[in-house]
Amino acid sequence: MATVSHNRMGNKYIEQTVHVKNPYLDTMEEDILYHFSLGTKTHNLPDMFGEIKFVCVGGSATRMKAFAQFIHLELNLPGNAEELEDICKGTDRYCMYKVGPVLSISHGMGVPSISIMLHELIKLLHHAQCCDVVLFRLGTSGGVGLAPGTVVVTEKAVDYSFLPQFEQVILGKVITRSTELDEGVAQDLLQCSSELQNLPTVLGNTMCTHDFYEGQGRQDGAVCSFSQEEKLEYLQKAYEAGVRNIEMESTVFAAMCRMCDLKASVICVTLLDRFEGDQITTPHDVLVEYQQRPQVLVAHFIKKRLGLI
Ligand code: R2B
Ligand code: URA
Repeated sequence: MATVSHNRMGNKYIEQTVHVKNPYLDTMEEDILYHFSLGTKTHNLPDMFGEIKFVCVGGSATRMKAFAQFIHLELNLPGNAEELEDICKGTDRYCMYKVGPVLSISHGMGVPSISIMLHELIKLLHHAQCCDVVLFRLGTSGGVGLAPGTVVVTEKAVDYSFLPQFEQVILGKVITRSTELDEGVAQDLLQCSSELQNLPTVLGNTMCTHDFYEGQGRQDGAVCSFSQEEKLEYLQKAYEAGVRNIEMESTVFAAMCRMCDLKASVICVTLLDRFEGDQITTPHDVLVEYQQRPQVLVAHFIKKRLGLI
């Protein structure tokens, strides 16, 4: 939803507030964000979160804590980065850290896990009256025809048939939603990557699957019902459709942000090239460095937007 506001110079500008698409929400006396262990009656959400402008989400709780500590140092904020408190400490479903205007949250693995987190996150941003918020998913992925360690900024989040859509079953019916992401943010991220060393970055389509093994055409799961030729044929088709990486959350992330007028971007590093194999054999220290790459890129973007560089 757009609201006309005035900046410090008295000039008019359009403020983009967070638009929940649920007519029932405002009729509720209290909203309990169960999986965050937060609520509208128990917490002052505008006080706690009103200043948030950037929300970074990622699968692992450890990685999102490390990101919070990293962005704390990058933004040169007062206090000890080592002492950041998990806002969701009342639950072990997700972790959440607030660092100035940045919120860092974990979402677990797969569409169902991130989707629950996103419902509660978007409601939280709405209740907190946040505006002009940009969301980023920082993740890992399997590359399709790319050198391991390449960062993919998602152009289109696509499903198993390479279409930019997310299918949700609601009341027994399949509802299809568009997964368009913000082009401007993606282009700005690419520009940021060109200003950084050692950050090979491409724009490409990201395929979202509901499984890491058979769903991503892996032959190393407990079950496999297809041949090596069939697998390579599927990966080749994906490549020809512009797919450059495969992960497990991008379509629902894109669809929900779009429905709620939130600018969003997906930035995932590739851990391997799926044309070369299925198992992730890269040494641990190399994987740790790869996983920092989306964080370094997004930190640079945030610092630029805040006018710090
Ligand atoms: C990337 O990595 C996880 C699977 O290993 C999954 O959450 C994803 O999207
Ligand atoms: N995450 C995925 O979903 N797939 C991969 O191949 C690697 C990380």
